[in-house]
Amino acid sequence: MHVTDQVKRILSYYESDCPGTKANLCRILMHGQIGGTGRVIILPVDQGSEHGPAHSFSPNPDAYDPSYHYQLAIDASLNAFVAPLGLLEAGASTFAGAIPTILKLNNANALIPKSEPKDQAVTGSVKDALRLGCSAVGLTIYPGAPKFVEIAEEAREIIAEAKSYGIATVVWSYPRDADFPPESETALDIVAYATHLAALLGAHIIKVKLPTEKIEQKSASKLYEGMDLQSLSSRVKHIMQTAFNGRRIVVFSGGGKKDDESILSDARAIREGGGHGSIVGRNSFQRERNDAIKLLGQVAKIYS
Ligand code: FBP
Repeated sequence: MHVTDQVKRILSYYESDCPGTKANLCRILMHGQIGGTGRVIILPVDQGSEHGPAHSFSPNPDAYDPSYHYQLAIDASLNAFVAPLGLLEAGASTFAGAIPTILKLNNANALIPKSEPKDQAVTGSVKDALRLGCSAVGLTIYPGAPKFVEIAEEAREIIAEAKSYGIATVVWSYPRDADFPPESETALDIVAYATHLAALLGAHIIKVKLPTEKIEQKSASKLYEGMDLQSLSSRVKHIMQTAFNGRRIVVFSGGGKKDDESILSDARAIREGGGHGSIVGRNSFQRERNDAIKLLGQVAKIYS
């Protein structure tokens, strides 16, 4: 396989990683219709745990079948497919080698009482990822949560183990349960902080939500004076600064179902701001299959 200069440049940013980890990152970056561009589109399917099966799959009942998601990621020619252990295992032999996979090895669920501090159960291991031929493991951290110290220490252990086996790591960095209102979880300064914390933990790929123009921390307001907060692309640009000035891959999540134009305009802003791409779950599998493939193809064109 010819590895493009864009991908070689990105790989060169990961100065401490072993060849195995770089090869796995390379597999993700080179696969699919935008492979080689330095951008990525990833299909995440952990919403059955995060939100529940009916909330996730009843809008398109074919999506109750794990094979549906593998096939969707393959037919839409995406860079990678992410899921928790049981879902990945359910198609592991049929789809072995057909698309890079990422094992989401910690997961929250909506049945845990809201009164409990927000946390994720570790539901898979780095060894499971190796056994299944995954290119990476994925884990969520909750910056701002009362349990963040334990969460960060757990993440440190998983990331160290993954690196020791040459497996890449993807960190979902979602501020939750913090000392500020839920709408501030996507405030620019908070997403910036969450991005930076994931980079500091050693993540290879960082996944955050698109930031709003809100600045949550009073102490930060002055620091953002003069920045064009209205423009999504300039907010993305700032997030990229906090990811070691663009030296870490950052992908932005799709969120709840929205119309095609919103997804496309988000992708344009991500491209203009220097982000690396999109991780689009519900906006893929809650659409009818052909509509999803068409939309993902349009997103790919923007990133090509
Ligand atoms: P979506 O595109 O469906 O938002 O998926 C991206 C994701 O990170 C999933 O991996 C995760 O289940 C979900 O977002 C969690 O975000 P939220 O709690 O806002 O749905």
